[in-house]
Amino acid sequence: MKTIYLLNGPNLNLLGKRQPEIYGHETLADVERDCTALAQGLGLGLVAFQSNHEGAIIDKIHEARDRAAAIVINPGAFTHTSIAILDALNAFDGAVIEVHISNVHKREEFRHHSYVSLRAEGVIAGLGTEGYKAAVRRIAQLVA
Ligand code: CA2
Repeated sequence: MKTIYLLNGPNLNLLGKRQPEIYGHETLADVERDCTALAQGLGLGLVAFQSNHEGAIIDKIHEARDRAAAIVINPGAFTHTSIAILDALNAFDGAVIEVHISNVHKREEFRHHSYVSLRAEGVIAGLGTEGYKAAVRRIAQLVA
């Protein structure tokens, strides 16, 4: 069975617990549970991982090289800063979809640029936590 790695970066462990006006009411556990069920229905496995540490996210992307057909990633603020995460994704052969819960283009200028977008097959922003499920559905098409 093909597997998706669902990776979330810094502060996304607080999803549903603070700033619901920006990030909504769903928790990360809700998102991971819904995406796991959706992936299963599409005949895919899903491994979920969140870290506040750049190196831990990079290690997980390296692990995905042997174990995953695709990565769905919300790198959080590392989106806008991390050439190291971009380099790790460039060493991964499968499909990559970048997800942002908020519409980063409607927010501060510093959120408008993404290093990860240089690698991603697709970028989803502003769909709330629904964006993760849209990404899983797109991955199912890409890896079919
Ligand atoms: O919109 C997104 O998904 C972001 O990736 C979220 C990042 C932000 O730095 C990006 O520019 C856009 C921040 C994640 C913070 O997550 C929280 C969730 C709930 C409460 C507090 C923070």
